Amino acid sequence: MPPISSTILKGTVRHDWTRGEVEALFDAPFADLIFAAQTVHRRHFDANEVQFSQLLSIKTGGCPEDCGYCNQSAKFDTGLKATKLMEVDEVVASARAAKEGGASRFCMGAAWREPKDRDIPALTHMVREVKALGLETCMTLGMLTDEQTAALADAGLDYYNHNIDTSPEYYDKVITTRTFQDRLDTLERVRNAGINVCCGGIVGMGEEEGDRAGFLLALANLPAHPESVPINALMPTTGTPLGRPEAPDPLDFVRMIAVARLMMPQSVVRLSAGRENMSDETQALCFLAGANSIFVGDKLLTTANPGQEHDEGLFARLGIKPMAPTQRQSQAAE
Ligand code: SAM
Ligand code: DTB
Ligand code: SF4
Repeated sequence: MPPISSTILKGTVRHDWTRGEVEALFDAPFADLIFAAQTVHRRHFDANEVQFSQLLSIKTGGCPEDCGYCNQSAKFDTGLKATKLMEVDEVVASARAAKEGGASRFCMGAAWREPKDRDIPALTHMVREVKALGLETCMTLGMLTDEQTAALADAGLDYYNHNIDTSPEYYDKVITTRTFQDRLDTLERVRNAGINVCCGGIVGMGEEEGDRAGFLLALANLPAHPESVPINALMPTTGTPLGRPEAPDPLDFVRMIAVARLMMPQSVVRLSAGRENMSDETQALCFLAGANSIFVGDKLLTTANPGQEHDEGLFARLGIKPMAPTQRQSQAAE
């Protein structure tokens, strides 16, 4: 009797996952788990296609939140220089370069607890100008009010990134300046405004396997699966409380990708931060486990990412092709 049930192998979208089921997936033999993840992946996606997004930090550092993993918090001395919100023209120039480098989505991130209302006109201007280049747009700005969400939706923002980061149980070991429920509230606003949801978390913050299960359980049992699920490996920075944790076993990271793929079969799962510290072989296993999106370019928000040359070499070796936005839209979750 195979440990992964035929029901799971069907790749049906469900929102009633139990902790026991998820723990059984984490405990499954590696080959069974990867086979199941690849089977489900192929039901919904072309297994040789990966979506390429590029990040830009439009407002860096000086953030009032205390997220223990983040070098942009003003509460920790990380040596990062804080900047004010970038000018629209500079953002558009960076988006143009990202498109030339092969990105299909441009993700603009700000080190804020929440945007100020006075920043919304500049932000909506950025969305309109970046879309006009033929790129999908994504923003990650912290918590939003109903009015701010409506303004971003009206400007045509395609995705909003807002991570739950970890399990509800581990959350306050990592962040104390906002609650897990605050995150869920913003996610609900974004979903109700018709913006695609990008929501995931971080592996390698000293959490137990049970927290990884609790994190995926919280995500997959949301009323709708996020269209995009970023799984980040912690980029450790000296000066943050999580500056030097023990790096997770690469195979445990692959496991995390595979379980995310099985639990959210129609979502695009992003092998997100952390590729800089991963071997090509670990990344290849992540793609085999169902990851089908990455950040491209030599920088994430503030930390390093493998550059275009390295990635092009890897994708040539693996036969990976860029995913076309239209095809992805037609396969969007639910
Ligand atoms: N300030 C906004 C917020 O926190 O929602 C938006 C920007 S914040 C940098 C976006 C996400 O990046 C965080 O939720 C976290 O999951 C991820 N992140 C931040 N620092 C990271 C790090 N050092 N390693 C991995 N992921 C990180
Ligand atoms: C996400 O889940 N990962 C991205 C994006 N959403 C905004 C951010 C990763 C940041 C890694 C640390 C840095 O470069 O500053
Ligand atoms: Fe601020 Fe976002 Fe960093 Fe938290 S993750 S400290 S909210 S920039």
